[in-house]
Formats: sequence, structure tokens, C-alpha cells
Amino acid sequence: MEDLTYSPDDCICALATPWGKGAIGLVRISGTGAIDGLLPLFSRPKALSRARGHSLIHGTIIDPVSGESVDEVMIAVYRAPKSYTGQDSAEIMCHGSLPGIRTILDLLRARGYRDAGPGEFTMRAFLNGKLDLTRAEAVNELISAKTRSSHRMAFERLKGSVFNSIEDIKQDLVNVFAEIELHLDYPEDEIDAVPDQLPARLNGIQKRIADLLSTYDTGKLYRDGVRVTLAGPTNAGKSSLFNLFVKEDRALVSDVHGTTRDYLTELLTIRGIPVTLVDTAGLRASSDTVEAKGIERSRELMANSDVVLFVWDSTVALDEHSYNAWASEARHVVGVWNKTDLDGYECPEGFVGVSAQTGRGFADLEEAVFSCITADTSGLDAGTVIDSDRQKGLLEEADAALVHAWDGIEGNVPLDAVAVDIQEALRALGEITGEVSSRDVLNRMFGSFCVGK
Ligand SMILES: Nc1nc2c(ncn2[C@@H]2O[C@H](COP(=O)(O)OP(=O)(O)OP(=O)(O)O)[C@@H](O)[C@H]2O)c(=O)[nH]1
Ligand SMILES: [Mg+2]
Repeated sequence: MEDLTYSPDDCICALATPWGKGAIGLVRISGTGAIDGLLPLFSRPKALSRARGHSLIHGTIIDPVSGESVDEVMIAVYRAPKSYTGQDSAEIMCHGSLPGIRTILDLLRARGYRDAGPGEFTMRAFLNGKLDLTRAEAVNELISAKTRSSHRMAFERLKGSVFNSIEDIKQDLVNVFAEIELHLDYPEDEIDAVPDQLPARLNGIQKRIADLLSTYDTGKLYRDGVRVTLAGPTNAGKSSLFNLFVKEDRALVSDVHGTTRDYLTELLTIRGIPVTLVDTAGLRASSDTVEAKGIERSRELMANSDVVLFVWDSTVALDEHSYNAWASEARHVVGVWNKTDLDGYECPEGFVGVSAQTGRGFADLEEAVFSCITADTSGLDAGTVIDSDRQKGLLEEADAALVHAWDGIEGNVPLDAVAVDIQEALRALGEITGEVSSRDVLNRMFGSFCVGK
């Protein structure tokens, strides 16, 4: 494909492991002639040039100008087309020393290898038919996964779950299209205006597209996570609960009202969902300017959170008026009735009774937070979950084209106009897998990848 950001045949090189000290560093190369280009840099050029695909060779990287030995390495050799990119490629496993890695990359550059752009190896894999676009996206999603659950979902996509779903839908749509074409071949007076099965089949296809679309919220939730904020009056035990969630004494706790003045954040996971937990300054009227600023910030954080855990000290009677006023500023609220280890008031309806001191009720609290976070999503157990905005947009385009087809059928427009809508839906579905793709889409998509992938 022309006018891509990168030329797909150049020999490219990149460090595939993180830039830093490590046990092993892995330098990857790919391109036409990529293995031959390496020969002058290797202590055993003959063995390397004869090496079969999927073999490992031990030797030394040598500076061909000075003759100096640089590092002892293992080279994994892959011959076209049986490689990740579909081209001649190799992985040089060296010691994970930055000066050593830099020297190897410099030697490769001097041999004409160019630094790979982000995602360039995977883009080549796509261009050479090694994977479709849903799998290519899954590679990046897998690397970026924040929790085991999002990792698992991305791996399902890498194995082809989205690709297979889209292909199934597309196949049905192709059959519908063929049927319409056949129908159009008959004279109008001999048959009905619309094939018998058409409405039911279109309906079924739309339902499957809707089912797939409905998994997007779940995918996004596991990809981006949520912000959960602990708020409430001073001394209610917010910081104590914060520490319980993060399993360490992270926030200062004391019986002095107004202990927390600035907010604190920590990343954690609740049942596989990435959560940014925020501890805030307790809400009360304060004449102290610094504390007042902290309280102002608490209110902003409450308004910008997905869930607010409104913490109340159960030894104090609930002030429903202020609770309702504060809660009304939040998207989702979970009332937390804290200090239930002490003699206090009965837990009001809708609150979760806990003790930050003993941990009692903590599992119920986690459950309440989880239900709240997942309230707006469906398909949590579904094997196929999409989390790509690109895929979502194209599914919506396919759906819109089918809605238009329906309008046409109901408005008795000629069947060939309906066929045009079906073709449009097929185009959108084809773009999801990359059957049809534009350079802009590819450049944008692979541009967000890591270098070396
Ligand atoms: N008995 C008992 N004491 C608790 C419990 N939770 C917190 N406390 C105590 O209540 C006091 C206030 O706790 P913090 O966690 O600092 O309260 P906070 O809501 O963060 O207070 P501010 O930062 O001032 O807004 C401390 O003395 C805690 O030890 C609980 O479940 N049981
Ligand atoms: Mg506090």
C-alpha cells in the first residue's frame, strides 16, 4: 500500500523490551534482506546465512569497522513468509544493558536499518495478511491491559473472537444480498416485491450487531477503569477506608476533624476493573483557608467521579438533608455506614454497614461498588467483548445502513435501493476486519502502538 507513513519493505530495527536495565534486551529486525544485512555484524556469518526459519543461533555481535566484540547474543531467525511480519526477521537477544543495546542499534543503523515506527511490525503483519485489523488492535489492547480481566478479553480478541463474529454476520448479509440480486432477476409481476425471509433475516442480523455493540461499555470499563471517591463529613473514617482498600497505611488517620486536607489517589482493582480511588478532605464549614480549598476540591472530585462512597460515622445521627444535598452532586452514590463496631445508630436503608477498623462488611462494600460500576453495562460474561472506538463506530455505521434498508422496505422503495444499503453495511463490516482499509485508518491505528511491536 502506498502513502503509508512508513515504507513496508525497508529493513527496520527496534528494541522490543523496555528501555532500561534488564536481564535480557530484545532487538527486533524485519524487512526484505533483513537477515543478510546482519551477517557482517555476527561472529558466525555462514551459520546465520544458512540458518533455517524458527532456529536459534548463538554468537557474538561484532563492530565490523573496529572488529570489537560488542555482546554475546542468541539470534532467533524467522524466514519469510513464516514470521510475525511475514518478512525475513530476527530477534537478537542480548544482555539487557542500555549501552550494549545502543551500540547494537547503532551498528544496525550503520548497516542501513531504519528505526521502526510505532506498531510497524504489526502493521507489516497486517499488510502481509498475517492478522486482520481486529487482531492487530487486540495486540495493542493486550499490551495495554491494566488488569487480568482486560488482558483475558484482549486475548480472546487476539484469538479472533471479534473477527469470527464479524465474519459470521457478514456471511449472512452476503447471503441476503445474493438473494435480493436473484429476486431482482425475475419480472416484477411473477413474484412478491420483497423476498419472504428478508425482513426476518435482516432483523436477526441487526440483533447480532446490537449484541456486539452492547459489549462496548463493558470493554471500555475494563480498559479505562473508573474513579471512585471517598467523601463525607470530617472524622467519618474516609482515610481509614482508603487504607483498607489499598491494603496499606497510605493516608493519615487521626481523631482530629479535618485531618485530610488535600486529596490522595491510588490505583487498585475491583474484580478486574481498574479503579482510581480518591480520598478527600472531609466536608464541613471551615474558616481555615487551606481546608476550605480542600473542601472545594472534594466537591469537584465528587462531581467528576463515577462513584462516590459517601461515608458516615454511625455514632452520629444521619443528617439526611446534607446527605441528599451532597449525594445529588454525584453520578452514583453508595452510602457507607462506618464504625459499626461501636454502639451507634442503626444502618439506614440503602447504606452498607462497615467497620474500617475491623474490616467487617468490607466484602459487601466491594460488592456494592462493583454493582454500581457495572450497572450500565451488559454482556459481562460474554466471550466476545469489543473495546475499540473504531470498531464501535463501524458497527454503528453498519447498523444505520440496515435501519435505512428497513425504512426502504417499509416504504416500498425498489429493491435495488435496499441492496445499496446492504452493500453499505457490508463495507462498514469489512472495514472492521481491514478487508477494506484506508491509509489514514492504518496510520492512526498503528501510530498508537509501542515501538518494537
Ligand atoms: N471504632 C472505629 N473507629 C474508626 C473507624 N473508622 C475510623 N475510625 C476512627 O475515626 C477517626 C477518624 O478516622 P479518619 O479515617 O481519619 O477519618 P476521615 O473521614 O478521613 O477524617 P478527615 O480526614 O478529618 O475528614 C480515627 O480516629 C479512626 O481511627 C471504625 O470503623 N471504627
Ligand atoms: Mg481523612
